[in-house]
Order: sequence, then C-alpha cells, then structure tokens
Amino acid sequence: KLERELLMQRVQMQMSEKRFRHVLGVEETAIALAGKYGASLEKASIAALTHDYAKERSDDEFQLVIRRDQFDLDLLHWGNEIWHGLVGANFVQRELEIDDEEILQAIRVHTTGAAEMSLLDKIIYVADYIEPGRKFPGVEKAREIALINLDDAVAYETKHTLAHLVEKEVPIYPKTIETYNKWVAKK
Ligand code: DGI
Ligand code: FE
Ligand code: FE
Ligand code: FE
Repeated sequence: KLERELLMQRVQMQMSEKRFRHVLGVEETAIALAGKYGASLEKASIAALTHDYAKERSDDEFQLVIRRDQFDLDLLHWGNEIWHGLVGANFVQRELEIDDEEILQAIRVHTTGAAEMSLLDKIIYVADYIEPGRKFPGVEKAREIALINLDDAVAYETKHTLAHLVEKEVPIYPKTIETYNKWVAKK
C-alpha cells in the first residue's frame, strides 16, 4: 500500500495543476466530513486523492478497458464524465494497488451517486461538490447543509446537479435518476 506522500505524487503525475488542487481540496473536505460523521480518516483521504485519478485518460483507453474488463457495454454510449469514476476505479485498483472495496466503490459512485450509498460514498460525493475551490451559485448553501446533515447535503447536490444537467440538455445517466429518486423525490 502506498503511503500518502507517494500516493499524492502518483496522482499529481496524472493531471493538470488545477485538477490536482481540486483533488487536494476534496481531500481536506473529505477528512473534515469523516471526522464529523465518524468515518475512517485514512479511507476518506485515499478515496479523495484517487477519485479523479483517471479523469485525463483518453476515450480510447476507457473504451479498451470497458471491453477488456467486461463492463456493461452500454457504457460505450457514454463519455469521460461517466467513465472517469465508474471505470476509473479499475485504473486505481490496478495501477495504485488499492484493493479496499469501500474506497473503490466511493470512487465508482462519486459522479452520479447511487440509491445505496455508504457513509464514505456520501462523504466523497459531497466533498467533491463543496471543496474550497468550487465556485458556483449555491455552493455556500451546500457547505452549510453538509455541516448539519450529510444526507440532506447528498439530496441538495443531487437536485441541483440534475437541474444543471437538464438546463444544459445533456443526457442523464440512469444512475443519476436513481440517486434523485432515492435521495430527493418525495414519496
Ligand atoms: O470530476 P469532477 O469535475 O470533479 O466532478 P464529477 O465527477 O462530480 O462530475 C463530472 C462531470 O459529470 C460534471 O461535468 C457533471 C457530469 N455529470 C454528472 N452526472 C451526469 C453528468 N453528465 C451527464 N451527461 N449525465 C449525468 O448523469
Ligand atoms: Fe470526478
Ligand atoms: Fe461531483
Ligand atoms: Fe472531482
């Protein structure tokens, strides 16, 4: 298992300075949330540092791995936004030798969320949204909610991300809808 300093170097080599600063912001936020809500600080740190590890890989490489490692071939109809976490966890496991399923799952669901989310999944999903470098209307509100109730923060993020995607008229990945139905929709 790589120590934090070495892991940071390996991650930094894979991305722009700007994205690496985002990753460090997610780590800081994820550790704070883990402390507050009682998750493992070490797992929060590792999952945060690696969540966007594969984001700058080529579409060709993702397509190859989707075919080679028997992912659902429907994924080929999607793109980097959906691949970098879900398929990216596979790169993290093979290249960084991280085999902790809780960490890998948090990486997999960090973009879309999921109907079933562990505490660590929620922490990474929310930390990615509210880290100090994020600047968009509503981020302050999201930060406030995250200090009060993590599930409410998941709901707030899910609702606003979905609204943003609809506004842009981009395709909605079915998992994103499942997350909305579980965490936002009134029953
Ligand atoms: O990787 P980050 O930029 O830190 O953030 P992210 O992994 O949460 O989101 C990456 C992108 O994915 C972001 O531009 C929003 C987009 N996204 C999230 N859910 C969906 C989506 N894009 C599409 N087309 N459909 C989705 O359901
Ligand atoms: Fe991401
Ligand atoms: Fe996100
Ligand atoms: Fe991110």
